[in-house]
Amino acid sequence: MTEPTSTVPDRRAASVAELLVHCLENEGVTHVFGIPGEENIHLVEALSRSSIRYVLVRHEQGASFMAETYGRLTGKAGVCSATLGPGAINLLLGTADATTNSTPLIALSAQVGMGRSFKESHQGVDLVSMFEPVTKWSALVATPGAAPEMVRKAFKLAQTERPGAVYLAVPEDVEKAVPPEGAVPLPVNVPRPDEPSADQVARAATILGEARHPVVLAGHGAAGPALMRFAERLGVPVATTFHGKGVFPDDHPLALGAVGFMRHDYVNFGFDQADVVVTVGYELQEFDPVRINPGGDKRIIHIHRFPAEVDRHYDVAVGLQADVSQSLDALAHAVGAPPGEPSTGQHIRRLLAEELDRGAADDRFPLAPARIVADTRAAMGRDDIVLVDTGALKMWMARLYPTYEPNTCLISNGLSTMAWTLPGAIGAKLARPDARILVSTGDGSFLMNSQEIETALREGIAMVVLIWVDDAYGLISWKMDLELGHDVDTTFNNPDFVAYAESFGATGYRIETAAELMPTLRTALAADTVSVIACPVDYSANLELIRSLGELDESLS
Ligand SMILES: Cc1ncc(C[n+]2csc(CCOP(=O)(O)OP(=O)(O)O)c2C)c(N)n1
Ligand SMILES: [Mg+2]
Repeated sequence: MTEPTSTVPDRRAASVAELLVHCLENEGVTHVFGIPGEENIHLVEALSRSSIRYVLVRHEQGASFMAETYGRLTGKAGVCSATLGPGAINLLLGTADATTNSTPLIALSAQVGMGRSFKESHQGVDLVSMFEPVTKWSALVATPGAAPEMVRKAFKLAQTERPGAVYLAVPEDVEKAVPPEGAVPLPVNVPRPDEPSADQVARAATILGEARHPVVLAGHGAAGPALMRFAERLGVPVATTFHGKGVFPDDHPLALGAVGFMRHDYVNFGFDQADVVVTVGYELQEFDPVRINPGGDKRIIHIHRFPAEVDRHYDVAVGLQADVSQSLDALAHAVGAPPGEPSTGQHIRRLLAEELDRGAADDRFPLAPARIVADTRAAMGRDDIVLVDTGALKMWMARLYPTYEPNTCLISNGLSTMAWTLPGAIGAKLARPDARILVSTGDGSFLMNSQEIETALREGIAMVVLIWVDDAYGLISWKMDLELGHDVDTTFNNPDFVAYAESFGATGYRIETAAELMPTLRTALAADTVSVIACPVDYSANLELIRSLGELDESLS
């Protein structure tokens, strides 16, 4: 079922470029992130005359991450734009990241004109084929009249279940062409949420009602308030995935924390005992279900808007494929009384809190990872947003950073790409201007996309970039030390981060004792600029953690 929500502008466009911009306005687009090229100058010029802000960036990869993060926080597709060939290829990484994180994104690029598309031609590569495997739809706007239908379809596909990326290529001669009469944006329809089937709810209620030790595993597709009602009504403890951090507040008596790192991190204790696992908005690409169901013997109730992937360790007893909030409310109502033995996450929460407290009191320099996590938490408000990049630091933040609100601790756990957070912070601030934004990144990831500091400063976007400095690709050293007994080819030299930040006109800070971190974070978070904090970290704690927790699972990242 759908209902129309927008009015359609009836301005006659002078070119397909202008028509495309009308179509984007019609979809509610507020920003387009990109770099122009010779083949899309008409689009960029038309954007400058529209209600949409064109955010000029310093690398198309940055544009793709900005669009992705904007889409993740708003639920509406973020838009990135590039020229043909090399520019478009640079959009690929964030496009793939969006699809693997089930995030809506539209990637637009130019393409060689139709007049030379059939032969070897300067900068011509088959972009549609290149984007095909990492999008829900990848297509060429081959004729001027196709623009309204293709843009509408792109947004519809990107934003409806399961959300993901869409790619459209616009040939340079099509972009310049005059659209046919009557080519105007199409009405936007928003899907209404579906109710779960009564039969599915009844079968799930029987299984849950018979459970002795039920546990909820909540991914990023979980619905906050309904999840809280469900857990409280039935007294079922809730763990989240890394990507789902915050969908259930970590200070709730039923919270178990985030699962996804170790076979036997504290949170796994909750799953070891469970006989029924209710997964809510969980996607298997985040981590292998063998980690929570090694024997394949637990009964699984899958609640999401789309069916589950098939996996030997994810044998779904009942799937509720409907609006997640409605499914949770219906199931809680049908079960009625709390099933099984009363349970809380108290024990696991205490272990996590003790580790964080030990970290907060650890004065070593370079800093203990848990100290950096503890100080970050203390400096940030409940609604402020931290974007956590991929690396050893992600393991520490995902495990230990208490998160209280959805989308306040952002992690890419689909593709687990490096270097998405600094550009992503620009998308985050535009989506949530009221929130303070912190980028938590390794020194390796930082230098991969640090050029976007210039974009942030030019656009007046305040953010704090906290660099965990270990002069290495630390996660890979960690993995090598564990599996090979030593590490090779993972260390590098760093620039002077303070001088580097200041050369952009940003503010730079160098942490030289553990006690400096917290006041520096507070000062930087209060400042209306880009602040870069270089914080040395002592990753010897990585191996200590493994020793104290037990067996390492197959993959760390
Ligand atoms: C684009 C990309 N390249 C390589 C990897 C593999 N990888 C994952 S983490 C990592 C090291 C990250 O180093 P750094 O940013 O310094 O963080 P640290 O692990 O030191 O905390 C690498 C190379 C990846 N996930 N993404
Ligand atoms: Mg590093």
